[in-house]
Amino acid sequence: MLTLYDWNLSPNCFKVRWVLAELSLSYTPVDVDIFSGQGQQGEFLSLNPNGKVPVLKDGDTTLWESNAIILYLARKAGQLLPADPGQLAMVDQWLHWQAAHYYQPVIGLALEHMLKPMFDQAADAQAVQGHTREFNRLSKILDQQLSQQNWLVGDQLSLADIALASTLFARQQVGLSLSGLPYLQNWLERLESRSAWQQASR
Ligand SMILES: N[C@@H](CCC(=O)N[C@@H](CS)C(=O)NCC(=O)O)C(=O)O
Repeated sequence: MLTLYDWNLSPNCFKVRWVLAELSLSYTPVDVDIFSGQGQQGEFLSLNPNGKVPVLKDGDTTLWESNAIILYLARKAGQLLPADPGQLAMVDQWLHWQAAHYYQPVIGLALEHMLKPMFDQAADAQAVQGHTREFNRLSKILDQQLSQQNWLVGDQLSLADIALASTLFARQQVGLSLSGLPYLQNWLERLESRSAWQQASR
C-alpha cells in the first residue's frame, strides 16, 4: 500500500502524482498543510527531517526527495526509464539539472508571486528580475534540446520529461512566461494533454 504525503500546488508533489498516474498505481494521499506548520511537527518530521513534501511510504520504505521517489517507482515498475545505459545516464543528468538548477528560479518566483501575497507582503522587484532572467536562460537550454527531438531523452516519454515539465506546473500562479520558447511550449502542450497529467492535477 502506497501513501503519498502531498500538497496540491507543489510541483514536486505533482511530479510524484503524475508518475503514480502514468504507472496506474493507486495510493492514499495525505494532505500536509505546509503553511500551518504541519510539516514542521514531530509526526511529519519523523517521516522527513527536512519537513518538506512529497514523502512516499511503501510498506517499510519511507522516501523523500521527489526525484528519488519517482526513480524508485519507475525502477520497481520497469517503466519510464530507457534500457540503454547512455540514455539512462541522460535521464539522471536531467533529473539532477532539474533539482539543482531549473527548480531554483521557479521556487524563487513562487515565493515572490504566490507566497508573499498570501502573507500580505510585496514582491521584491529585484529578486523577480533575477529569477526571471535565470528562468529564461535555463528554459532556452530546454527549448534548444526540444528543437531536435520530441522527448528529452530518446524517442519516448521518460522521467526526464516528467521531472522537467512538472517544474512548470502551476506556472500561471507562479508567473512563468514561456513566450519565445516554441519547442518547449509544444512539448508541454503534448504532456498536458496526457490523461495522467490531468489525473495528477487535482
Ligand atoms: N528537493 C525537494 C524539494 C521539496 C520541497 O521544497 N517541498 C516544498 C513544497 S514544493 C515544501 O514542502 N515546503 C515546505 C517548507 O519548506 O516548509 C524535492 O524535490 O522533493
